[in-house]
Amino acid sequence: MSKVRRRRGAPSLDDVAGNGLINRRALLGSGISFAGALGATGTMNGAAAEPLADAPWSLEFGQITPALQTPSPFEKDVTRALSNPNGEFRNSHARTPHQLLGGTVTPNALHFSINHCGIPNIDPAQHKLVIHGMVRQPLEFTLESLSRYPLVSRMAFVECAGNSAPMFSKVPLQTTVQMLHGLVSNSEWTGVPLSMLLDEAGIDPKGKWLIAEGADAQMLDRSVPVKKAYDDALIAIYQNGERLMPGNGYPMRLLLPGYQGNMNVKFIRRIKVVDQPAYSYFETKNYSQILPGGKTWRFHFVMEVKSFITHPSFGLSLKEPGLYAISGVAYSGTGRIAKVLVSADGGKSWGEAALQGPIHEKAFTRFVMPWRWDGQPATLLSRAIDDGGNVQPLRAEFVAQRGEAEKPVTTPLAFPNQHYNSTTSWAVDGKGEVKHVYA
Ligand SMILES: Nc1nc2c(c(=O)[nH]1)N[C@H]1C(S)=C(S)[C@@H](COP(=O)(O)O)O[C@H]1N2
Ligand SMILES: [Mo]
Repeated sequence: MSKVRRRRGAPSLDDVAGNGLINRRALLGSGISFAGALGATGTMNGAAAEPLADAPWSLEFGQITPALQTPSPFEKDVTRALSNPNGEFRNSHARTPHQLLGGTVTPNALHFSINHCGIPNIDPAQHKLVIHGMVRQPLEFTLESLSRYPLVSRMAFVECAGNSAPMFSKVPLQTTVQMLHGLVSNSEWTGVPLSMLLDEAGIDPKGKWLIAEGADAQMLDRSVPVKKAYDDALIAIYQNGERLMPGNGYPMRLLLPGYQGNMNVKFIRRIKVVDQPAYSYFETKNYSQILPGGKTWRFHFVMEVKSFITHPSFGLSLKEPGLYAISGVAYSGTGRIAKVLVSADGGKSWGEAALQGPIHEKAFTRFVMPWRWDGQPATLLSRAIDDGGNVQPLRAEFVAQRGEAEKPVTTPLAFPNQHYNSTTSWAVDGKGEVKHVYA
């Protein structure tokens, strides 16, 4: 059936689950060949390989090194997808192209961004963050004064509660990972622990909530439990080593690892310590998940365990039968990823994927699963489990508990509901084309 060759001394390619999923141990060895596995054209390992010819770029002096580098012009299609490309007077989103990226770090220019009131042009020399309310000593900080604190760095994803919302559609939308799941990104954030600043201000023990407010024209505000501030909140001032991007909160933002994207208030200008939540617009009307029967939870802060396959996925077709590395990202707002299961037969059987380390809590973990595609139809999906034992729900389980959109969803830009964390399935047909299906 399969023409895939295994070289002598190579690790064994024993199947762990149906439709060609191979034991992840095969990835540890060096003796297996993926793209060259068929000994097909264009590989270097056949006797027919051409002697290496000099390409035009090898024959002339190259471009002089610029001060600020940008990606190769050949990568011009690796861009964010916009929700408001004509610049209408309303909110604007940009989605991360996960199907075109590798590893776990989202490059800053491709980090997703949601701005309900546009991106303010903030002069960092003028911007201030005030901490006040139920404190002993109100305090004021500038970017410069925050920079004098001992800064800490951590990996963290930020995910909009509306990420994956098109998956509430009763019929699967035929669109990319970017359009389905592009409202989550992952970065190394550097900043000052919020607990340090709160301790300096001296919180009244009766102050159980913070109201965090941004400096954009809507002055977006969210209530945050003081406990979360002491767990792991940061006032972030760097993103992957450079100052925050304007669309990600320049010059400073609240980072609440694992909590709803919206609570990660950008352009933060005020933290008021209070004894009860504010019930602001974004924590009551917007970003509330409507449950079957029409009720909603009062608050739903944590982004639950989730994963999706990025390679292959919609728009990335398979050229020929052979060995492939199925890969994707997994994350959980409660902790570390413990395990990712992958199926190639629509969920009938599952194999455990290899996880690329280091595995950080509340951050992306990339998983890889070796797969022998025999040219027959296959349905690929992944399912993540975190170290708290939380399991990503299968679609039928999820829909039973959280419901589906009643009205037809005609565009991936719609937000019929919030907090979708079920599985995503890709059906590969006999030609290697990938479709979005519900398995
Ligand atoms: N001040 C302010 N903070 C904000 C927003 C905003 O519009 N203004 N958008 C929120 C939303 S809805 C999300 S999902 C996250 C997105 O963070 P990012 O734009 O850095 O990806 O920021 C949140 N913080
Ligand atoms: Mo959001």
